[in-house]
Amino acid sequence: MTKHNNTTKPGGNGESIRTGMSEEAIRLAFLDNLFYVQGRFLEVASLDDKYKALAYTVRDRLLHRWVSTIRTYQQANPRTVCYLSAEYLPGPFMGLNLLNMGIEEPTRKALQSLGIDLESLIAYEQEPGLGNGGLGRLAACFMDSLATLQIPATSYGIRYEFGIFQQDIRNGEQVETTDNWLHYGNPWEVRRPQISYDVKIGGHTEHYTNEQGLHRVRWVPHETFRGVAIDTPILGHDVNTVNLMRLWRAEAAEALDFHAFNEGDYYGAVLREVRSETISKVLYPNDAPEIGKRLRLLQQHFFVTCSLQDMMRVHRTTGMPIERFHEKFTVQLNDTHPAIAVAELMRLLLDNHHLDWDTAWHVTRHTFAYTNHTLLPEALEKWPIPLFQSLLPRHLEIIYEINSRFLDEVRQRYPFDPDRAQRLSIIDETLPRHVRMAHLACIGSFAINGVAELHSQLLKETVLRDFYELWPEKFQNKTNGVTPRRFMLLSNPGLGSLLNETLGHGWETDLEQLRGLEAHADDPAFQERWRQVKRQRKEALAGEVHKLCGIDITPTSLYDVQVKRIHEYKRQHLNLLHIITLYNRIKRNPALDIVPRTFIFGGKSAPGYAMAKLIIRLINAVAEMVNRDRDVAGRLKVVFLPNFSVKLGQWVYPAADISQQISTAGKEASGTGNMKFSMNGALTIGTLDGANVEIREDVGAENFFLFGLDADAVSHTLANGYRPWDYYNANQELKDVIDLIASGFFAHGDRSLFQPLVDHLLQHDSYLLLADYADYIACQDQVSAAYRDPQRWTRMSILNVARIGKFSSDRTIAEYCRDIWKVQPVPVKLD
Ligand code: GFP
Repeated sequence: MTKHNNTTKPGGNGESIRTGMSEEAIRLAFLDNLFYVQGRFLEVASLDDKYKALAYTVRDRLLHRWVSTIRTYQQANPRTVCYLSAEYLPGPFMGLNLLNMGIEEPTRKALQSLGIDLESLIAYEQEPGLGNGGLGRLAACFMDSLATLQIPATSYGIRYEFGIFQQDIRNGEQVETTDNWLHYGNPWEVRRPQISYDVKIGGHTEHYTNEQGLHRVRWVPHETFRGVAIDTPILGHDVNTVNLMRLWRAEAAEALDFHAFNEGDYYGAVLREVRSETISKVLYPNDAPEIGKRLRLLQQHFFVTCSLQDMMRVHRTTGMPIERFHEKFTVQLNDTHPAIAVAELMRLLLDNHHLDWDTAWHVTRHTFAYTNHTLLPEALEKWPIPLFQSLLPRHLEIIYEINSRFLDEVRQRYPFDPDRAQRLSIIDETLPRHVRMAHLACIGSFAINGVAELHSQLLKETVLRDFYELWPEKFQNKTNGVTPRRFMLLSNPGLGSLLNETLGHGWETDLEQLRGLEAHADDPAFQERWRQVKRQRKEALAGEVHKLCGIDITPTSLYDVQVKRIHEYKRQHLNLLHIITLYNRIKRNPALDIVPRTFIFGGKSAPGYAMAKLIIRLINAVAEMVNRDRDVAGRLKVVFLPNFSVKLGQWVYPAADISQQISTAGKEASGTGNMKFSMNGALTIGTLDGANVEIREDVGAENFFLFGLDADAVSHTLANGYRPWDYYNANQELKDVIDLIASGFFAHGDRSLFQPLVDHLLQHDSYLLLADYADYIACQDQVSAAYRDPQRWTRMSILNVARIGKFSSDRTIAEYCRDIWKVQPVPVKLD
């Protein structure tokens, strides 16, 4: 057994083993946690034991900073950002925490001295899949930047017991299985049973007059649950600030119904608990609008009311009157999912704090700001009135009142335009009647923003046009960004070292410093090192691909990558049309000289979205045919990486040569994968959509492969009777590709399997693949030509990184702080 008699003794330099940062302190702390928390010694410890012992070692150091942060905030009573989001995709914590705390090296050495490989512990960590895609990952990048910029902030959400489903690929098909991420426990979280709030649902309201003759409302709920806080510390980079991600778990107000139990009804006795826990049980996949509506609305109300009650508790401790709530807190609504907060804050202020309507409305309207993340009409949430009434009767009353006052204003402003009031109303009066959550969010917020220039512009011209005409001053743009700590430093350590060597430290938190790379873009020696870094990440990804899919890919081939949710508007199938085009060219002329390419896909489809699932099926079917075809001779490889996640992304982004950002223009609000690839030196092939437009502006048109219709041309094409057949008939290569799919070639002769996809393309093609096909293929041919010239390619790659500074989430967050939240940094000293 390892000598273990030293654990209570401080490490060198009088350090405590709970907080010390030296190799020795970390080594002792690790053994101490292994022994006292896991009840193990080294020789018998499993990988899980070792992972947890290290996680607790890191967590102790986090908690140290957390306590200092709380103390600082208590003294300074700063204005605080509260981020309300139904989704968070933080990714695994270990690596990032070590990096942000600057103890990666001493930790690696400490473990090495015990015969343990740090990388294996990092690789072991499961990540919380508490989001669908870009929206949840954006929230996580924002947490990282808020802490790094030392902004007091709390991120509120739901601690789903089961995150987004795990995706298996069986016979080429997506199969969903449960994501039991908590099965082995989660060492990063701290449960706070004393921080819990009542959540009422259903029942009815009673209006009465109190002794002072004042009108009051009492909500008599049908049921009451509780939400309990579960906290995760979020550390900034190279600072002591630890902010909080506070997620709510639903529990029964009383776990066991003793009356039922004593009557012998054992099942009934626990039923209540089972039912209440359902609320935070599972994350809803996107694009499944019809299922589980009731539970989804419940989830939204659940986390919103707990979060607002929590803010009010904190607010009480400041001694400020409730009328000044909005001075202490600024609350960001991440999409419409938390929009019920507008009605809930009104309810708390009116019914619990007995403010009059105007005062309550003043506080509410100065508290919230709303971010819209999509123009797709089907994603703008609407709730049927009967459902809303049955779950949240008091909120519906409040919404009616907000709406009636608002519409009076509208009618006064536009006396001769009755349709406008109807269009602006929170209530959609077309039968069956609905509550429009986006309208509630717009009316109840002091600022409204989109997530890229083009998206913000389109919001003003289309879905929120009437609101823009009413309140132009409320509208802003905040172009998304991503954190360079996770997506450069942590994912691409080779690139990190090269940048440190070339530019010195500082770029990690001031990404504009990457501009310094421009001076090296043509330097052959620097170019060679740049290529080595990429080559090394490509080899590493090849290893992962082999492990996950059993496919061998060649690092000298061009890695052409598309990873993101599977959706028709993102057009993974346009990518497929190109692959099949290349395949056909080879079949026609096996001696053809082409640039070898590896096509890598990853992403999940919503379980109920048949067309997206069919696209996954086709990707795998094409992979099967192409990968084994002797004529192809390995010059084309197609890979579908199962179960794409933040963790897998960390392998993929640094290894890519080409990043596919090929959505139909006007459909992708921003995209954030586009930024992660570019930061790692991949070149983009893309449309003028979302943040692509700004990336291209910054990296330079000559360093970006642009193709396709722009957003205006897309709407004109669709408005003028688009006929995909015409494109099919006019382009022989396109015709061959479609015909090959239709022939059953990729389905062992079965013509019916991919028929729905072919039919949709030929008859409707609502995302204009056929219209963009020719230009896309021509552009891909340019990509190949450029790749044949390594100097040119490397220069383009270096310039992409040099000019990507704007797309750090630090810049985005600094803009939110300045233009919307009006908050200042509050530096934290370590106690
Ligand atoms: C959504 C939008 C993206 C946008 C993110 C973050 O993400 O365009 O970049 O939100 O604002 F669609 P997904 O759900 O599509 O991943």
